[in-house]
Amino acid sequence: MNVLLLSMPDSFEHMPTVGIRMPNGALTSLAGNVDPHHKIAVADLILVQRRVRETVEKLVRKLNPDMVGLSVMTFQRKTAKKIIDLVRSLRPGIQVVVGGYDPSLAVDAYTDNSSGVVDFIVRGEGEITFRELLRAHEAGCDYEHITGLSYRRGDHFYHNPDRPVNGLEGEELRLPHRDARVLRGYTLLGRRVDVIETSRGCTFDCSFCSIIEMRGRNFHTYTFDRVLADIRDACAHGARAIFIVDDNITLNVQRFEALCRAIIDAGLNKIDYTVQAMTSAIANHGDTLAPLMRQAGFRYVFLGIENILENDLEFLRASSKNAERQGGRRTGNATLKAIDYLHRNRMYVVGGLIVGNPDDTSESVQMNLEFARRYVDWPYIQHPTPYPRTPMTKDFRDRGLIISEQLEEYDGTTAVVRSEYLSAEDIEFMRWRAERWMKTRHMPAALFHSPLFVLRHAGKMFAHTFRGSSLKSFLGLEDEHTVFERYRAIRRAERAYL
Ligand code: B12
Ligand code: SF4
Repeated sequence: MNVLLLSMPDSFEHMPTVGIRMPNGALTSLAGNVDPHHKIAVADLILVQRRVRETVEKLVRKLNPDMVGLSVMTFQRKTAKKIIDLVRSLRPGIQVVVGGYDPSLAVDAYTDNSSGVVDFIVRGEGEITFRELLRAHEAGCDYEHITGLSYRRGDHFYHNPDRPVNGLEGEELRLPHRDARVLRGYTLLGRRVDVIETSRGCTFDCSFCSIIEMRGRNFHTYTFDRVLADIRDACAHGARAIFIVDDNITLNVQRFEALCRAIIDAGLNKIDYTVQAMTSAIANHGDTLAPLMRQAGFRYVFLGIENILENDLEFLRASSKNAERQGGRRTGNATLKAIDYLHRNRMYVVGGLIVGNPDDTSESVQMNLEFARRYVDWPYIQHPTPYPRTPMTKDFRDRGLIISEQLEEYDGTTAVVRSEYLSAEDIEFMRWRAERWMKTRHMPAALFHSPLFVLRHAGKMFAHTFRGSSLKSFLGLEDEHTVFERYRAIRRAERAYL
């Protein structure tokens, strides 16, 4: 069969496409795990944000797919439906399958016929389900036995039982098939970037995170041989920067340290690695872990700080993953110690913070912003966003604090919930105003590391960070709220990808 797999073009404020365009790891993993006679093409539409319609039309005409698969996050749902309509208008008989977080957690949104009719929904982990779906389709459409699959018969949708999560240790999941990619232009500040996985899952249960509903509380790991083979394959495809997309690699610190050693021993430490980490793991094991990470090539560490105030951490259910411990006892918050370890080992902190929680006041938001200004190298500040089936969504709904049901706004940098004391707009304004200037401070470090790219694109990067601003606003002749409104209008317009 000919299959076209698409990731959505929608991006959010912290992913300016001039500096960051990352591949979607799910699609190449699916492509690597179907039977070899299928012809699979993977297109990350983030690479063609301004040419989505033309690109999809071109690909459908050229590849004649029998099936199209879309990977969808919640804020991309509207775009996904438009793309499905487009594909169906081009090839009416085509089969449409959706997967990823949104179809898995909001199944009902894909089973009605209102727009974009879907034939199959792959819920949860996709590789084996998708492989079996293609087999069943070729063999005459008996889908009943495929766990993790929902399928349409006429106007009715059937939902098979869930598929248990994959243990990963065996040989069942093959490496991603990177040659299936048909678009070019992946970059992390000028370096070709790729994504790899070393593990899946997490045993914490932060209230804002979709992972627990998606796959339960568990942690499974790939063997180091497989991880190193994956890194080598990414390098062979040109990668000079790698984002490790594990949900929580720092759950097993001993394993992470051993992995760093394996990367060093294999000579794969000339690559710039980025990883997500818990503050507690770095703070409690930083003496050994941080130097090893540095030696292995880690450059950016996305720290899930979430919030610096204990009240907010409790609401986010993120206190224990941010706890410093001594002799098994909790002794305080781990954030500053973690940041210190990373800085002393010459790594940069991407500071993940969430502001605009139900009890937030102007002061509590400002305290977090001030913290980011002082301590983090690149702010990644978001607003709590009520994604399907997270515990946080229920809390916000019960308290009547959700002010927007426009899912395309659920991108994390648009405030769609208010607090008891602040409007959503005020919360977003505070974050927006503070964050722009924080981002400029990383420019010298980026210039030193990637001089050619930064010199060539500094203007565009600056323009992206300050979009909405004008000469008048820089001269202080224009009210900041006017600039903010212009920025919001730009974002609104941007969301119409086709
Ligand atoms: C890595 C990651 C990123 C990277 C993206 C790198 C990349 N391009 O892939 C970065 C940091 C840039 C990022 C950004 C964002 N992310 Co993110 N991210 C993740 C993370 C940690 C891992 C995703 C991953 O690659 N997993 C590995 C792959 C193999 O697994 P997978 O994606 O689940 O795919 C499997 C199945 O879902 C399924 N599947 C997926 N697609 C398809 C398609 C088909 C056709 C089929 C059959 C199956 C299928 O099969 C796959 C293989 O088993 C998750 C989860 C988490 N714990 O936080 C969040 C997560 C996906 N991100 C999320 C969000 C919201 C965002 C942001 C909007 C804001 C944010 N919170 O940071 C931005 C938007 C990005 C953008 N486009 O602008 C949410 C999505 C929630 C939702 N309900 O939509 C998650 C779940 C985190 C959360 N908040 O809970 N993210
Ligand atoms: S520690 Fe990270 S991956 Fe685990 S539940 Fe919390 S936010 Fe999700």
